[in-house]
Amino acid sequence: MPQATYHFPKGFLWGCATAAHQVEGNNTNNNWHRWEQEGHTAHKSGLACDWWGGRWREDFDRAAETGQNTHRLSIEWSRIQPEPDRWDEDALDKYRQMLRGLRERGMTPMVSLHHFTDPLWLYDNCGWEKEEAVTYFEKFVRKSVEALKEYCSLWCTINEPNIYALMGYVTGEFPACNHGVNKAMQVMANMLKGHTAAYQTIHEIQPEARVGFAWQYRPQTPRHSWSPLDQVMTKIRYAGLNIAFPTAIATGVMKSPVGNFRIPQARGTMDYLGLNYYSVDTVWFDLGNPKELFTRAGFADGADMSGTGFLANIPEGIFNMLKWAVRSFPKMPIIITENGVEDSTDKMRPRYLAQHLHQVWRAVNFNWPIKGYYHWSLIDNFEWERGWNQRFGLWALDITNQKRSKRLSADLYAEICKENGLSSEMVEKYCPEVFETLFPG
Ligand code: IFM
Repeated sequence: MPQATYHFPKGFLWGCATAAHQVEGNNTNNNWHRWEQEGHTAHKSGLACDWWGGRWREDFDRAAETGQNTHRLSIEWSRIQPEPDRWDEDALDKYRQMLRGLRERGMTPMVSLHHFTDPLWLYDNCGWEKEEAVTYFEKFVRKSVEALKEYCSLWCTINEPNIYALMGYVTGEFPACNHGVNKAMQVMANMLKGHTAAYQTIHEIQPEARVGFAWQYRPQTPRHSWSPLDQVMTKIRYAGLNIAFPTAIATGVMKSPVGNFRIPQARGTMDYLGLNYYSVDTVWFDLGNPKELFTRAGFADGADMSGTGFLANIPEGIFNMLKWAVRSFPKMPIIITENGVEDSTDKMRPRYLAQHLHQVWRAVNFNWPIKGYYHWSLIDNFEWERGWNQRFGLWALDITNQKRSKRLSADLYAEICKENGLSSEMVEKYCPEVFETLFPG
């Protein structure tokens, strides 16, 4: 059997990503809390992973002990600004403690300033549908960055504006005031303005900061390559979901399937490109789905499906995403801000992890400027409308008693982080079923 190691560049960032509402618990002043109380989610977030109660300490210990040198977390707007004219200094102090906690463990913090949740006072005024949200967000960012700058200089302004807009305003699975593709694009345009304002504000406060956003890029492929309709639908979906927002960073114009938004101030507002990758969509024409502009997305027949059928394991997709990124933004540093799979039994995760990192390594070997990888996620957490049905953690969480148990994938990831590489021995030990694919003899 061949023995080899796929090495990553010196200083590569290895960590996990989490988000406030998904791990903190008792977040009761935001739109997701209300959405849960109204019965739109499979379960309620409840105590989540109890980070607000202090269990972040033990979870950061787990991350540090297993060789991770960074962690991406988000701060909760509704805690820091419970009302438009009130700041909660205690909340900010708790976040300061968390970030200091990461530093003390030798880990670089990356902070997301918006990750899906909005304070109720903003949501009740129809949130990001209105341009006023941009001004409110800018004030929140200013206050938070002033308070946290001692411990953090790597910022992610907004997580997945495309998924926020799609799931809220188009499919209706996330909370939203109104619905429709036009509204979704308006929301994405306002989020782009919010990102731009945040980018400028952060640099004003902290010139050395590195600021970006986290974009979920989903490669799309027509279900029937011979079908002109499937091809057109794929183009429409690709344009709205994947490239409208990032292209505006390059050009100042957000081109969407329902019209163009001129946002010239957005040009160049990115110090790195944050990319979340999970899977590849297969797209087809569906007359019965007018709300998604007659497009429908699923997965290819016979794909290697995850436990709940939420994702297909398609590692080449992450390589194709990186190729798109370097072609669209030559020389721009890239950080993989999320990648992972829901898998309570941990049967797929080891091979998903190894196969995806092998593709990232391939990309690194073209000298593409990939600076880090954040696995989603450190520990099972509240998975939005799907509640606790989907388990993304390297550690399993028993929500009845807050007990954590390590999955085998955590050991594999620890070996990768400590080695700064993926070796044939690791693959043989944790996912021998893909050995021949990753290390052909
Ligand atoms: O849990 C989410 C996260 O909040 C945003 N990106 C995708 C993850 C998995 O669905």
